[in-house]
Amino acid sequence: NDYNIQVVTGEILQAGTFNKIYIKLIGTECNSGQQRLKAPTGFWPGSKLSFTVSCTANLGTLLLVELESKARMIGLNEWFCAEVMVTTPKGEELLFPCHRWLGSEKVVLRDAVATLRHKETSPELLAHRQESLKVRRQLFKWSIYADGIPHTVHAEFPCNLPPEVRFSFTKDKEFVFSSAVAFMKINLRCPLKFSWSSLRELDTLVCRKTDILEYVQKNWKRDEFFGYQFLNGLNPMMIKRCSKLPDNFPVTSDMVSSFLPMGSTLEQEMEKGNVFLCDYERLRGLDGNLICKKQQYLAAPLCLLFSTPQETLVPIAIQLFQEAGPENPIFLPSDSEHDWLLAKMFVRNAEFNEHELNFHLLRTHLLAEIFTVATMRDLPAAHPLFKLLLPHTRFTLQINIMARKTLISSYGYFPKFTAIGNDSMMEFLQRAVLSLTYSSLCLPDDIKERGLEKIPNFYYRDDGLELWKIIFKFVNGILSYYYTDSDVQTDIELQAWLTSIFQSGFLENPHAGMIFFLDFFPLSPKFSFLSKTSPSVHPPIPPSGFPKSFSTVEELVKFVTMVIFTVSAQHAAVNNGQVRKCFLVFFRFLCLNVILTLPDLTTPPGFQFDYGGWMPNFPSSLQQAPPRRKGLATEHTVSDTLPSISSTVNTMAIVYLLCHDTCDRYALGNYPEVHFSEEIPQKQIQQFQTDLLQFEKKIETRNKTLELPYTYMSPQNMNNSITI
Ligand code: RS7
Repeated sequence: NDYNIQVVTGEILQAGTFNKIYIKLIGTECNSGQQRLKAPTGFWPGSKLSFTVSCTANLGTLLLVELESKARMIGLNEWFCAEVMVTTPKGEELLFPCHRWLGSEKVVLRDAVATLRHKETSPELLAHRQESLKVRRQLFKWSIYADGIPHTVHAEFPCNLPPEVRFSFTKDKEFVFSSAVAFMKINLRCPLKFSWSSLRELDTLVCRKTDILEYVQKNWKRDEFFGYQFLNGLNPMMIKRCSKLPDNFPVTSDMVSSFLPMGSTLEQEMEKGNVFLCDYERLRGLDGNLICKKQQYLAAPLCLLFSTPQETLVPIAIQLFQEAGPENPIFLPSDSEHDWLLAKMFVRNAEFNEHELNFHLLRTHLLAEIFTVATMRDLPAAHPLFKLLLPHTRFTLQINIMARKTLISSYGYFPKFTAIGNDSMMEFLQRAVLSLTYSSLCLPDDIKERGLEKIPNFYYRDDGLELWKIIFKFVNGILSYYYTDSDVQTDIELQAWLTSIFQSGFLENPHAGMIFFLDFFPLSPKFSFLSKTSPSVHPPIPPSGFPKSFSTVEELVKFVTMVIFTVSAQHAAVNNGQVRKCFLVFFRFLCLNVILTLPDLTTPPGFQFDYGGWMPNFPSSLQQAPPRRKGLATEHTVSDTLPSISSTVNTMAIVYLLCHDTCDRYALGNYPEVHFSEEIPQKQIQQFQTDLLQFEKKIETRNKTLELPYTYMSPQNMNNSITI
């Protein structure tokens, strides 16, 4: 009874080993006993080595393969095993995917055929399934980060993560290297001078520019470009159709009629669906930070926009605080150049906070972490959903651990260099969690809810809806192969996965989405922090709408589409516009008399700044109070209001550090690790790839006709998972 064994070692740096590798084949009748796989020259990266395992007795049906890696005298070096292929004495071929690092612990693999728990036919496999979940729940634990913030993985450093999800050596090294160098070279102390003498000084900061950055620099003051960014810039998530003005934003038709077509009124344009609103109410009442003992300022603006007959979108009124009144004027495009520019700058700073903390950090990174930890804890490797989602969780825990340390810890970037600082940032994040609704994460629903179906030239919507459809078709193709509605209802592992997401991600908060109506609902102690800031003036908003259980395949498919869309397309939409990858880039920071040569970026891959590179367009902090009266602002007010030199330089450094994609990225739909061995799921993967490629071509053709191409939602530019 000879079994032929083929062992494949991963093709990543340091994946190979000289350890002694042992295998045990476990069948329904008996097992082979532990046998050594003798590889005289070791298991080197990318190798496919064949062995024979002889068994005196008949194993019965082969169920499991156990691997153990034992150190030689020099100590254990970890081994990245990709997969084991077993050919039985009857000639049957069985694939056992591994795709993980092996330390000193034994690893038990089962074949690649996906199975639901209630369809397991062998008691041994059921026991293995339960045991593996028990182990995983020990390895992946939840940790409470702060009140009202989604839970995180329990690990302080990336190296504390279980081997199953660890970075490859290369990635660890790359990250540590680039952070160390950048921080040493750029972490400026408080500069002697806080403000910029003029915007020309700022221009010297970035030497190499993308076309987009040059465009931003040239056009940031223009109203058309200011409006355009709400649709196709870094943050297409704030804008909503306005069919009735909020009570606290008393814009009159007289104020804005000169910006509307002749003879038309604001009411008529609202009725026609041509008026839009960005309301930064989540920033209401938050205090500005102190940076180097200097007060910084936040506003909580409302910005009204008009979609013109020429198909541009322009701002027509801005109020900087939520409470209407004489000390809170409504700024108009007809005001003085500097009044209007200052008002727009405060809106851009509000955008910075909403974009980075709510739509980028919370709604992509932190949610992706919830999906990852729930997948690791609640779904065994044999589960079809585990196989489907695993590639969409790659590196996410590591990047989030590092992001928490670098960005939002009390000594991180936000507390040190932004106007929102630490305390207001935490409060803002808590409010943002309460605004999380299921529909806001499902693009087709979100577009409808925001009333954005018809607004012209909205490429985020057009590309996003197309991608949603492609991902939905793929997920449906895979999951409906394994599930009927009745399977969905019976699958307790699936339901436990959903419960974890609901409890840890959305904090079991049935009233998410009700931030301004809290007095009408008793709050759980977890959300008591809200009562101090929330006025009860708005009508109730419906509950969060998150499913608490699945009843049908359709519900399941929609939810899983949302998961994959969030970690690939949505993350790309809000992340990629900060910088652009390119080759052979060299840039440096030139500040006053200080010349800092950043890590010598003459080696590929490098990057160039896109929207994130021109600070006045995306200020992280503002140093003068928002104007309470019109007619006082001058050119100096504008440059004194911009973030300090130190904040600007450190923001650009952070953009450099965190946007540094690595060479081992997998674009959406590329699954080099085989987890499904059945024909139908494999065909679905191929079809997914074809659909994505066709869509990529469509975007390329469309972009040729645009003054500013929209590339953030191109499938080639997005990863399977959040890795940056
Ligand atoms: C990035 O993630 O690529 C850059 C983020 C960034 C750059 C400059 C200022 C602030 C931020 C931020 C942020 C919050 C989300 C970051 C998640 C990062 C891994």
